[in-house]
Amino acid sequence: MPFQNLRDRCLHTLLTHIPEEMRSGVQIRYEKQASVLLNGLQRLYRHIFADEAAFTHWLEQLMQSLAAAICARPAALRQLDEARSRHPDWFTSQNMLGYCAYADRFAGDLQGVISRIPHLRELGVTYLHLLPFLKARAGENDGGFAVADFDEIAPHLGSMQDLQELTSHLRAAGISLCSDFILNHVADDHAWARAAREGDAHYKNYFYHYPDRRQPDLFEQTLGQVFPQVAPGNFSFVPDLQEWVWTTFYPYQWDLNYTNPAVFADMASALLQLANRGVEVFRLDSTAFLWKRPGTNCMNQPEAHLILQILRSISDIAAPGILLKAEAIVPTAELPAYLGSEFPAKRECHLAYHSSLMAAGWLSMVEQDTALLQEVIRGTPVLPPNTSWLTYVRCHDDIGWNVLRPEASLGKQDVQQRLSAVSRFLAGEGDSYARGASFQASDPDAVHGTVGMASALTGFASAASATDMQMAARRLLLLYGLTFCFGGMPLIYMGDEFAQGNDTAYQQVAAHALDSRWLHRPLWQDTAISTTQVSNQAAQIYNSMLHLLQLRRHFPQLAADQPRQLLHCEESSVLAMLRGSAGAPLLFIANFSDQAVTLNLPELLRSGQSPAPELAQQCWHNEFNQLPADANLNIQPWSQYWLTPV
Ligand code: OTU
Repeated sequence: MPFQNLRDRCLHTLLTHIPEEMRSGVQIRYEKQASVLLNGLQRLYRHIFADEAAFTHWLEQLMQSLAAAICARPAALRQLDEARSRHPDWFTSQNMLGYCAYADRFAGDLQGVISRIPHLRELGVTYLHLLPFLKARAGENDGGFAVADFDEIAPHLGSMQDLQELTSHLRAAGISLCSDFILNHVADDHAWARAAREGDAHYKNYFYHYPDRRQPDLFEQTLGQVFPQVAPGNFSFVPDLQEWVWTTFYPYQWDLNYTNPAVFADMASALLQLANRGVEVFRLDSTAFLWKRPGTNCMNQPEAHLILQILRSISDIAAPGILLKAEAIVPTAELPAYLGSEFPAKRECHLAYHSSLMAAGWLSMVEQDTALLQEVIRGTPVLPPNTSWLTYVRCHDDIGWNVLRPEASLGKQDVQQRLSAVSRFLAGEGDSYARGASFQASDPDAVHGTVGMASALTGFASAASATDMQMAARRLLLLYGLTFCFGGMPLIYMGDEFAQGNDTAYQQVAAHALDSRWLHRPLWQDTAISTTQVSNQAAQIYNSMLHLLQLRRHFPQLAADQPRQLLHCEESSVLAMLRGSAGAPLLFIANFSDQAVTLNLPELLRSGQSPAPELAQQCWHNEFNQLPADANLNIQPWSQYWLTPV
């Protein structure tokens, strides 16, 4: 069938299933997305069907389910769709701020989260990522990342009604709810997996299953391992099936088979259904793993990108106000593709975690040298319009060092040794101030990830004096300062605003004991803000954090779409970065070392490309001081400056 006919036929199906008053809007959106949507689906799935008629029939069913989602979209969300379509860059402003927490650790349950809204507002949060809150597998469930039902809330957190109530409260407070959408796998007790185990051929095809080890062995020659110590290998033998099932993560998380069009269709409608519940941002978990190809590490495959592009076109048609966020923990060079490209125009996710920047920030702190961080920044290209990075210091996972291998290999040191040294330092070896721990690695020589709360890693836990405490505080704020100034949406990890420490209680919880990431998933403690005593360390951090956040909102130069330029500094412990337009930039200077550094400001500016040299003749100021045009800046250990020309 000629493409035009296919396109018209799908449009016809879509429009006949929605009320008349919606048709023109939907048609406009469809026309914009049709070629990505249909060409993409054709490329992925046409060959699966016996003939073209069967494929077209499948497409029509997909259009019907799209139409059903469009009809079910509540009026308030449709209004949001419209408002955001008028300002598609709404999430790139310097006013955007994320916060990330487990609903139960933060507030007991979903209702409890409503009572925390004042705290979020005080920080200026506009986006709340609640870690998985859907019904998860009974027993061990990877902190909810083993989903048993996409349309049910975990009973201990509340009900769908509670979710809808929460999202409307958040919306009223100007906060978008972000939910994980775990699209790579489901729990082994999800209805699809249960049906498969009972021998249902249709559902067996939702997964990758092999009668013997031949295929798995072949694949494993080139596959990595995510949890090598507690979940070695990528395949699990399932006694009910007497077969090997692909399980990239834990054995109870079965990878979905996206070569099967039914999987794609069901997942797309699960996503739209959640969007209609009021979820505004989807954190697409483990996106890198969606497509398997023999002879590769089965990450970042072109088809994985195609799946994301098609999902984007679907959400742009049915729920254009929502955002897709890629969680792909991959090397710097692989990251930008998840945000699509401008030439040729290819839209994918709106947001992506900048995991290299995060890891590089920590590495610079440990090495007291910013060379690698600068390399990562240089390797971060200008993004397509209306996309943004998610910048962060900590999240619920370990800090994975492997993403930095390409940059780490540019130095003189051996990569393995270099990254291991960082990981050991953060685990507290030698005379380190850090009090984190090592996460699993695939063999004794491999590099371990790092777990622990930011405060433990920056030295709060080991501080023996007021000076130690002060240095720890500066390190924590320095790393956060980088995420605030880099350009993207910064994310505060729950508890960091009070420098909350590690939580070793997980060792006593059977379902958590084997996974040391629980070390940095504490219960929220708000005692810190209830005190006004300035001597209270937590209150001090909180106030400093509020101050930086307030400053950030003040500077449009820090918006995600503003240019970024590194300046050359003789002292490699210093990072100097210009942000914003040529006429009125903001200069971020950060000293990643325990030694004070003196810098000549004009010299630093002359090291940049145009227009930095012209700026050398100018006076600069921060919120406290005005600096003369020939200023020498004295930057205290672990300190930062945010300067703008007078
Ligand atoms: C993601 O993680 C989640 O963030 C983890 O919490 C889950 O355990 C995992 O998926 C499975 O759902 O590789 O890009 O600590 O960094 O597993 C996906 C290891 C991932 C995580 C890693 C990560």
